[in-house]
Amino acid sequence: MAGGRFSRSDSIADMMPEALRQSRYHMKRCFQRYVARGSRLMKRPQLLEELHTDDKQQQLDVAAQGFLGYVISSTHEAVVLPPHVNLAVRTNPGIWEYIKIHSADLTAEQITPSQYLKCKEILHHDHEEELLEVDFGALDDLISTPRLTLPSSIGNGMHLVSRFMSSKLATTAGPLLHYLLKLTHRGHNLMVNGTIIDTVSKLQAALLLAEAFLAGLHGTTPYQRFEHRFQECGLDRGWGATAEACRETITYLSEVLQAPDPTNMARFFSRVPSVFNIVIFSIHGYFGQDKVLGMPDTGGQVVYILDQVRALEDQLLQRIKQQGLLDLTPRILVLTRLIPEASKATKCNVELEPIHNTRHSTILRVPFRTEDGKDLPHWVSRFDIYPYLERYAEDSCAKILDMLQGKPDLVIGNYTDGNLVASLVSRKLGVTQGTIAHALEKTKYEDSDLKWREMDHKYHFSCQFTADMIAMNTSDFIIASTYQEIAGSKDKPGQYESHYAFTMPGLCRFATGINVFDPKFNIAAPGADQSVYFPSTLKQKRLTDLHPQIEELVYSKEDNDEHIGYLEYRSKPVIFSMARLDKVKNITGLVEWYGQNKRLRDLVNLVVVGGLLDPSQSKDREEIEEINKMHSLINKYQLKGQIRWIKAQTDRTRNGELYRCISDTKGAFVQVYNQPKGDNILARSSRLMLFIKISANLVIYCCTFQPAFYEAFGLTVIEAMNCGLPTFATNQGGPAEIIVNEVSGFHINPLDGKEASNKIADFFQKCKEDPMYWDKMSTAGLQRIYECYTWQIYATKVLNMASMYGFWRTMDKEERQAKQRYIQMFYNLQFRKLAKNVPEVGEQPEQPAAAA
Ligand code: UDP
Ligand code: LCN
Repeated sequence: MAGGRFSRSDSIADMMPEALRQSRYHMKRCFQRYVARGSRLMKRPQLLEELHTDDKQQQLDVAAQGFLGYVISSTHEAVVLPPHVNLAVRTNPGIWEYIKIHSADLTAEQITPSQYLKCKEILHHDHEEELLEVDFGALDDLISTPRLTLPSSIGNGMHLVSRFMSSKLATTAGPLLHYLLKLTHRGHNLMVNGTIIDTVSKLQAALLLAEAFLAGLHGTTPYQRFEHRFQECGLDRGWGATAEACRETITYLSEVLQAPDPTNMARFFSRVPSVFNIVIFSIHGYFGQDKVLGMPDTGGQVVYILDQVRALEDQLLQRIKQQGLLDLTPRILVLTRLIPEASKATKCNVELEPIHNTRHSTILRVPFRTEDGKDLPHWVSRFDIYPYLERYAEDSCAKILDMLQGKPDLVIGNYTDGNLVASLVSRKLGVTQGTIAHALEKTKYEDSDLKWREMDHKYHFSCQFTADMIAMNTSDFIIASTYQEIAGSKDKPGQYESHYAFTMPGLCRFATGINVFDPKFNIAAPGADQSVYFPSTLKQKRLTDLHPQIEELVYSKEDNDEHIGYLEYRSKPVIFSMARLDKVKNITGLVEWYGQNKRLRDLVNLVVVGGLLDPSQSKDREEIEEINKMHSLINKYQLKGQIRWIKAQTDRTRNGELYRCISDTKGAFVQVYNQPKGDNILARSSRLMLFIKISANLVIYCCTFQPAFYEAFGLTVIEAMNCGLPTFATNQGGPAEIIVNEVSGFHINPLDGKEASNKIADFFQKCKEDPMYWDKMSTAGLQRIYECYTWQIYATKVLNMASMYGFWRTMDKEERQAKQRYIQMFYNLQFRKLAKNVPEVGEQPEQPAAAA
């Protein structure tokens, strides 16, 4: 503690004596109040509330300035076991300290995560001294895995890895030579010829020779012209397509061999031809290109992967061209499950489906097999999928080897099931593994670890969290969409961070699950397909043919099985929202806030897209509840005339144009002349009003609203921003990071509907007063997207990761094996047993929740 201020390096337990001198009286009162109500688990809001219970002003001062306030406001939760209060304190993202405080004498002692978790188990009346305790961190310490130190560096693991590898290579460059000697593609040797070059000094000599020779050539000279000279030096193809490209690659490597530094390491590895074939696992949902959005368990993950594949293929082709290997073709396979009973429209019952707008990428569907070897015909919820995964991994492995005629260079998993299978396949084939979560289920349900037993029959979290732990720890690198996904924010732990230390009483205690300071974490944010989602101002690209359909979808007056409600005054601005209709997306919350806010209702119309309209048509329990709630809210607040509720839309090309039609007034205005069907006097007169308004140069503003209680990333947010729509989105999760509040959009608090709806009303008011405001926000949103959220940036980062981590995994191989064996044992003894407990086939279980 310096000058009475607390810094992150100060241990709270160490600071306690000094702090006691400052305010013994308040601390004692506070801790005695906590223990007065007996044993319990207290969360931060409750801890703060009880801190302020009496002596309000005085206590507030203490809370705001003193040590007690610092500790309590940094405490995530506390286990009260009188006379002790055990605190889990999070002073900064990723930094946890566990402290046991005696409520009477205020002695404080630092305890281990394991000791803290045991207290939680006692509280839960479920403590077993001999409970299986897993500590992945202990193994990482054994193999001296480097760790990031600053919370601000979390998610930038590549940087540390390149520094770490530089320092290792400074001692000996042997591992790099060995790695290069093994580079091949379909039997063709690449870069270094092992029969001529077998030592680092020979490699350095060859590079010198090649560099001298290249100095005499024009930069654009194609590789073929000097290939024979390269071969004489012992250098094979892959250095570059031209003399200039070869010279650059050689310089980067020479620098690395001479005095390794992270910059040249990163540059060199971005040039190495190490990735041609990629396998991506996304198993559970209806994975396809047509009519799948809106199906159970199928959401943004499918959109993400299809766009990701296109971006990766483009990037691979670009690299292959730059490497001078044009005759080699990349291959990307997306492995999902074949669902024999899937509706024909979805193609989910077809084994192979080429991916649109790619040349070398395919969806490969492999069926689930039951224990007796039969193909499982029907869809299985992602929560019940565990018994099938091991057989699936074996079957898909065989198919992959067959389709690629060899091993892939990189395997990427998506979500728990895909990541577990990716771990099994990458272990079996010995290839680099990347992990993507999209959403980690543990954080979605409060205390789902502690209360796993109550939920297990429905959600099988025992399997899911075990599988997550296995996959995260096996994986060579983890791709996150945002910083918050890894390490949350100042006040809230991240999704991965919440797996640092947790216990599932009676099952397993994770003394260290995953550490967010591990350099395997990297941020690569997705984008939105810019051929589909582009600003409304790009007139020449607009899909005007779709306008009559969109006009009908948004503005026709009658209810049908695709839409309900109508917009009486279409000259009003529009708030637009699109999401799956499940609880966490909170579309019903938005409708309720709108219903309750008269000012907002007077100012704007509401258009929402999501779910089915008829509850009897849905199979999803949560969706059914939300559908019923939508109907009752529309009735309760008499919203007809102000709301249009459109059922889930699966045509994303049309969705792109829909965003734009909502966004641009002139586009909507053009429709005025196009719509004779269902015309009536009211409609005509309102269109006339619109015409008059626009003629008088008054613009109709609109915006998108994303009100989710929690959003892991939020593709709809970046889709809307790509179309130039000012966007209001939840401050819980990814959108809080995508949008810079009041600069490129707005944050709203989904727990405070009144404030959120007033914020939006203020926005529309401001747009009325300042005609430039809407344009300003729209442009700032687009700028944010172009700078940070494009698939091109994503693909470059991910292929660099594959290359760099692909090399890293070859270093310290033996040491890493210790951890792999530990994980393998955990898989065999724990996961398999748990997966066996999940019923295999039979009646379709009740569907627990909507998609990831
Ligand atoms: N989507 C759609 N039709 C709908 C609702 C959503 O096409 O009726 C698309 C939406 O455009 C986005 C994806 O589904 O591409 C949803 O992704 P997001 O990340 O917003 O949420 P998720 O559903 O994955 O939780
Ligand atoms: C799952 C979610 O819940 C969304 O927030 C993400 O945007 C989507 O996956 C794609 O990663």
